[in-house]
Amino acid sequence: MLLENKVVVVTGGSRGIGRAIALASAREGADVAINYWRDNDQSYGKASAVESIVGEIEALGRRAIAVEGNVAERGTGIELIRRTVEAFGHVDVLSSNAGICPFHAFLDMPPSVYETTVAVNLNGAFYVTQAAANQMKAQGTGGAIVATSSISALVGGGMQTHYTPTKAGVHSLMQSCAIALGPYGIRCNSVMPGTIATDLNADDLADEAKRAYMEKRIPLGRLGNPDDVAQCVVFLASDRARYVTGASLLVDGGLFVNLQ
Ligand code: RM4
Repeated sequence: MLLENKVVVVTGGSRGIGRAIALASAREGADVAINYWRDNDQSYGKASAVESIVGEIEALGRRAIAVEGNVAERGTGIELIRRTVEAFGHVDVLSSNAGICPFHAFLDMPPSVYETTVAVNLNGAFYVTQAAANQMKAQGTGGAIVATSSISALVGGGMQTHYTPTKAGVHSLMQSCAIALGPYGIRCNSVMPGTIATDLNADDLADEAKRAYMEKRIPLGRLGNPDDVAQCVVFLASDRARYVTGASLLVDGGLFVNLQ
């Protein structure tokens, strides 16, 4: 068990990559605190997305709490960590995963779309990382922070001019936090998912031509699934990565390197 009796906090943990990270962490022996925002995903039958992920974790014999809050607000991260410590006594791992990508053209993008994307993806990552790191420092036993950056930190998207800078920012945040937090034994790394099929891009990939184009560009020949990313997050969170900090790991099926 790579995360035996660890306490893992996952933002955006009820759906998509975050859900997979929460489940993978529980499978590796962790108790999990899930942050979510507006539990209106009805794709899990009668149970809500939050109820179903909590139930799946508990079915594995691990404990789970779900705490609603918009990570864009500084207080959400503080409350999430408080509720986690209240429930489980400490925090070992933060998966700073919450993010949005409302695809939109650049020239007519409304300020609200830009500002909300920056607030959730970048400000949110900063505030939750700060809250978790302060708790880890107070505990005095180190910790691991893994942010969900993106291949989009390294390359652009014509409909993602608001989004890609936030993912580059998350990547850079982890590099600087690795320096700031290293003295406390807190490691900070990022994963860089490629095109992973989730509800974040379901509308975009509903366009068969776009989906076929992306699949053709990926050397492994398929879109990623959330657990492909979750396994890498578990590795970076675990003691197997004990000497890894300030690093980033592409999880993209070879998409980034594939020019021709
Ligand atoms: C990723 C990458 C993918 C896109 C998602 C929403 O960073 O750009 O292609 O589907 O974001």
